[in-house]
Amino acid sequence: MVTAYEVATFAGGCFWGVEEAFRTVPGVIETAVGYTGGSTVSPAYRDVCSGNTGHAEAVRIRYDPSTITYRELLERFFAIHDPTTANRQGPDVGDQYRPVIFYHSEDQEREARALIEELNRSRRYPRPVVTEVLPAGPFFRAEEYHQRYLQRLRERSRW
Ligand code: MHO
Repeated sequence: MVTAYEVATFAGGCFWGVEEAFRTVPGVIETAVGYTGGSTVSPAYRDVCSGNTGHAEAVRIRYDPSTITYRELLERFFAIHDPTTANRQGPDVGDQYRPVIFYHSEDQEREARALIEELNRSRRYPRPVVTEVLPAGPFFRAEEYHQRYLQRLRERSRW
């Protein structure tokens, strides 16, 4: 059987941690960190850090929908970010750390909005969910140094 892989994009603060949280999930075929949602082309990390590009640090995920559903990816995303802070994640403050679900289809948009509504209704968080739901646009792959950063950090410290 041939299954077509699908793509999901999430911004949830520093992309090192978001990538690491998805990389080894069964059904996730490939991950890449990069910049998206802003106005400049091929930004460098230092540009994005300046907060002036409009880009968010994000992770693009290629996944096999016969193994993991988009809904399950969304649930994982909400388990690993704080959806109640618009301009920060943990210690990282700035526009580039804003949480966003960048959808690639109408189905993804609908599922994202439905989950957010459920979360708000259930009062799971003390404040309303501010994670944005936006159409996916150009995604600029980050410098190789940032790809699988935490995995490589761990490997380097092993001996
Ligand atoms: N707190 C981290 C964030 C890095 S992440 C790639 C740092 O300042 O290095 O934005």
